[in-house]
Amino acid sequence: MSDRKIIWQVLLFMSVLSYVPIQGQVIYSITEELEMGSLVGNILQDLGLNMKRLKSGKARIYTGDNAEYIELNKERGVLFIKKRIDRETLCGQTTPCALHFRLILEDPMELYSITVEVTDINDNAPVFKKSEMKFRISESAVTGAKFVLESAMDLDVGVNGLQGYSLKPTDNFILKIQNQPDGGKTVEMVLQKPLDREKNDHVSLVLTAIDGGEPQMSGTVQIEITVLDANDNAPIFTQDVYKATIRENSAKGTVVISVSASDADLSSYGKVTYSISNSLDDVSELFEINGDKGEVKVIENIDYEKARQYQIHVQASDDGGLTDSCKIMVEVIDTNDNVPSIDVLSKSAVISEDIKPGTVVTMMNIQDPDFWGKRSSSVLN
Ligand SMILES: [Ca+2]
Ligand SMILES: [Ca+2]
Ligand SMILES: [Ca+2]
Ligand SMILES: [Ca+2]
Repeated sequence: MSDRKIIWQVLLFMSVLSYVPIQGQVIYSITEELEMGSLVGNILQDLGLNMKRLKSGKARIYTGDNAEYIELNKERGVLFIKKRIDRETLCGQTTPCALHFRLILEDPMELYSITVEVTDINDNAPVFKKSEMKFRISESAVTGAKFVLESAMDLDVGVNGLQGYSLKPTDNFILKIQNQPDGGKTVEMVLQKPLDREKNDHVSLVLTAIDGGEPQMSGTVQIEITVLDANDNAPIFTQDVYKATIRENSAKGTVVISVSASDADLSSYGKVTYSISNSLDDVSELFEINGDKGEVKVIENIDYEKARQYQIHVQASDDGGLTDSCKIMVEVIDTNDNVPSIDVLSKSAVISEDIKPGTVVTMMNIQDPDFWGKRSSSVLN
């Protein structure tokens, strides 16, 4: 038979169908995914027909596009599943989902309408397109900051479709679901408690989407957050006050002490630079500090006789402008670097041989700027 002839026959059949009144109709309801061979309905009984009429009328069903799904068993007068029906493939999100047939009998021609409604079963879990969502969020992000999350899809309909979301753990973020004018929903996570990179530089969350089917099905997506640093920590010295000693006349470049401050932030926000902050005395002319290491050195001659102790004020700063300060108490140790000077204040020019013991013959002043020299000095007679 040529294609053209077939087309003409189909068109003729269709036009005949449209003029033949419907004798009766029956509606069946089945769930999707029934096994091949499962019973859909007994049309013999439900349409009030008998086997004899089915046979004499050469009963057949006209299924149009849905030919592959349902077949008529002429021997038993029943409709059965010819091919498994997936409601999601057949109707997508459209409800209700139904197959429409005609049962056709000849001699005389009769038409019956058969509708098979296909109901949904919960055979699809909500799914996310990606298995992981990544965010980079500054620890300075403020409470209330929102981050849009990917929505899930559930191919089922009604209660078997997507019902809600949950986010765990809830330490920092809560979920916010917003209804869109187009009927869709946006899923956002909202910062509830600020992040702290110094405590956790990475936060992992799980977003779960659930449907309302029985049993309930769910889908998850991992949310990975890299917490970016902010300069929220000042440098902190290991001690408020350091103590050191230095011998006077120490060579220039002699290390007095090393101070140290730590900063919990990253890179430049955590990099500490040291400086001497004395401004009202000569400390900054006598000592210098290595900006990177905190090592304090002598750069000028230290003279015990000029000062026995120094207070060096040191400041530690990070690159974000946060600072801490400490004090170094430097005690100068005396060394014997001075020759005692002897001044004769008065002396007798002539001493007679019968001079009485105990007579003062010379008065002199012995001076020694050194500490030990002073202790041992005395007036000789
Ligand atoms: Ca589902
Ligand atoms: Ca389904
Ligand atoms: Ca810092
Ligand atoms: Ca920080």
